[in-house]
Amino acid sequence: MPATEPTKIRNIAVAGHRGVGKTSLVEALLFEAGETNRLGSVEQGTTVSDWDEHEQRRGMSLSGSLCHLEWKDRKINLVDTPGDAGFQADTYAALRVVEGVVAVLSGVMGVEVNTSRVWKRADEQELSRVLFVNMLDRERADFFRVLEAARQQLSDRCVAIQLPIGSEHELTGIVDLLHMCAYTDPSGGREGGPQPIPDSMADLVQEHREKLLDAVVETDEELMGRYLEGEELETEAVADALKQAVTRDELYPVGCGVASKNLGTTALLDLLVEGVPSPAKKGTTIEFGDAKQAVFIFKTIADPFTGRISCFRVLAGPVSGDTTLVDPRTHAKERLGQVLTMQGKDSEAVEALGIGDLGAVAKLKDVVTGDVLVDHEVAVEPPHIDFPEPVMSFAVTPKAKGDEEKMATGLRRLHEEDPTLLLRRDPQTGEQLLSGLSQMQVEVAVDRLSTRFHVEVELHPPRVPYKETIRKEARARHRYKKQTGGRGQFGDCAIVLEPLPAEDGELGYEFVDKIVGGVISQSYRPAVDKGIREAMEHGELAGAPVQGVRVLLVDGMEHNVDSSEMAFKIAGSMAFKEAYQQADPVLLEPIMELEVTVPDDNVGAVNGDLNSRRGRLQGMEPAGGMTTIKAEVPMAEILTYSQALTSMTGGRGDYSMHFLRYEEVPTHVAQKIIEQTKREREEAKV
Ligand SMILES: Nc1nc2c(ncn2[C@@H]2O[C@H](COP(=O)(O)OP(=O)(O)OP(=O)(O)O)[C@@H](O)[C@H]2O)c(=O)[nH]1
Ligand SMILES: [Mg+2]
Repeated sequence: MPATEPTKIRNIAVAGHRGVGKTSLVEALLFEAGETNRLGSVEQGTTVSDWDEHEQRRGMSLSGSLCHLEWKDRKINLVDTPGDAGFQADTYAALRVVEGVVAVLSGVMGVEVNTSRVWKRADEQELSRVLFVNMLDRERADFFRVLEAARQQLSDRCVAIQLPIGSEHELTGIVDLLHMCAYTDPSGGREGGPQPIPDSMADLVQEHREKLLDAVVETDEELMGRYLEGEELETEAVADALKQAVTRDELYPVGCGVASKNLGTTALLDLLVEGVPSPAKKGTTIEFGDAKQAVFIFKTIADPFTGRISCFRVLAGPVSGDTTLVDPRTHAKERLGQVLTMQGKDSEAVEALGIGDLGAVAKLKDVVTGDVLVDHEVAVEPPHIDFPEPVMSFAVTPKAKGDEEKMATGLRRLHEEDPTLLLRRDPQTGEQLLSGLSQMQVEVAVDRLSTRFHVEVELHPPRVPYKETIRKEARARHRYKKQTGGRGQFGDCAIVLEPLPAEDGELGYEFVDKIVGGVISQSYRPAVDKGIREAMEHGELAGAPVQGVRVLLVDGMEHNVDSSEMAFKIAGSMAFKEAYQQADPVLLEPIMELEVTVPDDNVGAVNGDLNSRRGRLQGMEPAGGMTTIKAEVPMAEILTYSQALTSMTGGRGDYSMHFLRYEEVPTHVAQKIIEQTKREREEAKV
């Protein structure tokens, strides 16, 4: 099979809020197009795209899934993306390799937090968009209300291209306003062909067909002329103008249906072919220089059995099997044995993939998500996917001693799959910290460590990386002297500590040599500095690193036989400890900037809770039933926020946070931490 022409490809990410039916919709599209013989369901864990056992167990998508189908002589590549906030890495990566997005909305819930987030990303990347209002068979579903919400909250250029026939449990089909026909609910079977529109809907259909035509002709002068003359416009001409408008982001057609019953898929597939641009029309912004062959890796599946699978978009090609490309990041040669098309977990080798197509390759050596591979080394700037920052961390330890290496290897693999999942050692507390976008993401990683890498680990709330600093000047002199028998030890130094103001929010350390007249030789002075640095690693208050200090070495004395670097190091360290006590030392804690989005009804409870966590409210922005609260909260108070937010909002709340700055811990809180550290130190001594 030769490579598909770029004009005949459609690359579509199916995106939207958690649980709106994206996976079910992809399943239905594959079924309607004849790629599968039965309509799988999320409940039964039989869908093509949620193939992973953890996805099936939890009934939700945890990673992006690449599928493809043929419709009207076009190859449609679909990337089913996860809706949960914790698994957005794949969603954002998918948005880098498609021209079009189907934004799926729940017919009951309308525009939800993650829908808006994905929409914003798509805006930034100028992706063409189609909306699909799903779940119209559910109680309280209302297509027109959701259409209005989309016009208010996403764009006033959203326009209905389909209408439901009936509503809730009396929904019997949909109307296609472009082709002026209807489809009846196939109840999970294949959709029959187009039907006449029921007479009872004539007025409503007329109204919305006019709205659609008005919106389309407004984007096309010639068509507008003909329309105003009262000419009947052919479907093809309207479709053509529609596609131009969708390509230029001037219109967002809104379709509808019931994914779990396969209602609305024919009209949606037609719309993807007729209304969404091909890679030939819209193309990519990813650079590949003058390479004749180039691919961009947008996803990595780290399967312990089949090895690594890298999903890519062809930037320049065609690209076939038995090709060697080079990764300019590592300068390594990478051999593509076979090029594959993916259908969920199943792959099929194909001869070649052409420009714009999406596919995969197994067993590349050192390639990571985000790399561009080219046929000859060209200087390319790899595209920036701009993954979200991790918002939470857990300390992670293996249950069995000796499994540390296994745990680290497993987590490295999982990080390859999901770059927002990070393992790092906190240099201050010495703990291994596993950070991610949500508690669920971290918990899924723990499950995967067990099932895939056979290592059991435990999560604990991490230690807070406190720091210490001083508030006033102090001086001390210390003489370290041992001169009994043999060669002695002698070091003597006088130092002054001064508070050092933060620079760009960073507290630092400065050592200033003020020695006059050579009372300490040049060669011993760095030893004093070294001793002080060591003492600063564990402050006297709570064992936290000391920062924000300038040390002046002002005086000292040396002995021409007994002095040594070691002696001066100890003298420096002791002098520091003495001066530190008098320099009014204080404890500092990290303050996080928090953004919480919750349903309006929960704002009071969430604010009250933030208040009890020593949070300071910075602002509130209501938008479409949800309010975004901004606050500054000490990290120590928000280590386990995820559970609290879930229980306050019934799972509808969402948050993100990042480090802002260090601030002094209020005295009463600091006292507790200092006592706690003291107790721990004493226990450790026993
Ligand atoms: N009644 C009804 N249920 C639906 C419809 N579409 C999907 N569902 C059900 O809604 C639930 C969520 O569907 P999914 O397809 O997993 O939704 P998703 O958007 O892929 O979810 P995430 O990947 O977790 O974000 C499943 O139980 C589906 O069977 C629909 O049109 N009507
Ligand atoms: Mg899904």
